[in-house]
Amino acid sequence: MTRLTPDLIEGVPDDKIDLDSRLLRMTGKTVKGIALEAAGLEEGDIDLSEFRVGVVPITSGLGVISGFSASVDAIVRRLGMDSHVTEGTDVNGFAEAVDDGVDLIMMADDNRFVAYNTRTNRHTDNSWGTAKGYSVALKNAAGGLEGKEVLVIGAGYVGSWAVRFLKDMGADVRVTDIVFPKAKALEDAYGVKALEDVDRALSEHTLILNAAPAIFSGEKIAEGSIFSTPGVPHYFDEEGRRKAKAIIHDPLEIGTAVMAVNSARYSL
Ligand code: PYL
Repeated sequence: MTRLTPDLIEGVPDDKIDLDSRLLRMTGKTVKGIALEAAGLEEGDIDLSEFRVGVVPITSGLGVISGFSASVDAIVRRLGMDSHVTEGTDVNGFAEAVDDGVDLIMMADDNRFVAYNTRTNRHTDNSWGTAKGYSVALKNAAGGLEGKEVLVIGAGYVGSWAVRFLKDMGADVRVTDIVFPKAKALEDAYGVKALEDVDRALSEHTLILNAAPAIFSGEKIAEGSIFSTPGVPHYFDEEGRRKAKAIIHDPLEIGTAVMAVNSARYSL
């Protein structure tokens, strides 16, 4: 998982990219709509305003990322939840949130980002949330995935979850990774097709979930491709942007929204 940097998320607290408008154009859904679908919920199944959230800054390892807690706080507020960043960090912040009686605690170290439901003692991981959210976004952008070939690029945490979710959505899932054995392991585990030549796979597919920290030159992209691409760094050259029918990306919001709604669902 690539570590975010302050510049990548500086626009998140104020929603500078107006993500809902972009997603509505490409998928017909807002962030909240995608998060509800990813959590298996319909609008009306849950009242997110009833949920109080504590976001706890974590200083371990490489330390806090400037703007990260503020971004997570803003994302869950946009869902309608009652959220705040704790005064304390780490264990102090966790204890503060528990004493404050919050329903969800959200916190991330260098390796994991979780939404913990204090009522049910269950959590949702950001890799799960990102994979589910971007799979749902791709499905909506493509008008369904039943029987359609979908390429997953990257066999890491997010890609491995995405392979399972997309297969459950009825897609004919192919997976590729620059370390081919990682892709082959998913073929062996989930009965999807591992493809060794990444560039050729990219040029031969138009439904793509990119879960790799990779940048692809437009000349390799098939005309009319739909990219659902949480990977950072994120960049498409002019030819890639012209050839792609849709490029669904944000640095943090969809994954965070899905994990928050999915962990809130545990309380139903
Ligand atoms: C959760 C993000 C999504 C992509 N990469 C992941 C990342 O950057 N993880 C590190 C998060 C560190 C947060 C820091 C803080 O500010 O609390 N410990």
